[in-house]
Amino acid sequence: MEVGLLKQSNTLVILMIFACLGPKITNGPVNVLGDDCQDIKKRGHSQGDGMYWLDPDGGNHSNAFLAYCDMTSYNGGWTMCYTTDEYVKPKTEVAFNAQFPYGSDGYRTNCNIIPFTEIIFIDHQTGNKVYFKRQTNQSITAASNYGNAAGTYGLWDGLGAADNAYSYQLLICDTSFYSGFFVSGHTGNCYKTCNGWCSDSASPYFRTATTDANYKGVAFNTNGHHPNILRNRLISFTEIIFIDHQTGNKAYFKRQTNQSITAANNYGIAADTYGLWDGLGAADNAYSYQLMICDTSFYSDFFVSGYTGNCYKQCGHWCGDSGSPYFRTASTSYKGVAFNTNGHISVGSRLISVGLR
Ligand SMILES: [Ca+2]
Repeated sequence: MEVGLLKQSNTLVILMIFACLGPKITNGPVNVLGDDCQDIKKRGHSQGDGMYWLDPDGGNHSNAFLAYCDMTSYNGGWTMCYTTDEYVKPKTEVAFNAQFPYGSDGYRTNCNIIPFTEIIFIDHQTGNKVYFKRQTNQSITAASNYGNAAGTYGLWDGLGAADNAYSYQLLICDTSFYSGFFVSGHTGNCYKTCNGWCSDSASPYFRTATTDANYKGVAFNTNGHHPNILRNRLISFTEIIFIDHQTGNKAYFKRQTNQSITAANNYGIAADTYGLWDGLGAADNAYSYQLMICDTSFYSDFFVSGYTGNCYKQCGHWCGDSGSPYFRTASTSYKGVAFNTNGHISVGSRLISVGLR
């Protein structure tokens, strides 16, 4: 599996399960182990959390596709539909792209014809998980239910981190206002529609962003009907790790103040904003370090280097530092990848991963 997600985000992943045992799966051009993750688990083919080939319509495997299966949460069998920190369009964003592994903003797969009676939301920032089970236990698919009023499915029980003071309702939306799976409390005997939220400003919401400027961000177990109070949920971190895949060397850096930051709010900020970082692992402890998070035409990425000459760097200004160890990917004028070597000059390419915690 992927290690070292760069702009790791957070959020909401969704997914469903089901129980139908389809025809026996035979191996085709790819190693298809089942119709969906629940089916794979029921067949005893689970190899733990990870990517699997699914073929929900059975038969010929030429239309099989990759999806992440959570085989451990609440007994596993969850086909994880998407990870996002804001918008998502599950009806049309259906292709897995290896550039966006599960748990990073942009992970997608095709959940449209997977039958389910349960749906899980995972907050990657906190690790909190919550799931909902349809009280009638009758399965539905997303493809057949976009835009239906929540009353169509009746009530759902909230489990895991869900507040059990409520019964819940589900919407599956693909409108210009709201798109995605949406669970919230059932209040005032009012079932919601994709554009009508019953003025519910009390119950816990689980939703991604809407297009309305007042309802941005991602709600996880918090009321999401309030305007302008939600922000995108993103991974906070106080430490950053660089791994050199050629040598296996690893270096990590810990912020001296131990106060966490997120990447999203800190692109382009000068390194003095965060102060000094301690270098550990393979990092040369003769230095204190500094961090930049850049998204400029000159330089884009996480960047750690020594703190020299009382000079904090900026994304386009490297303090003339041609002495300390750099940990960086290429800039537009300084090629290559620096891992524990001075990178104020062009260097060779190296395969590295970067992670946060
Ligand atoms: Ca097929």
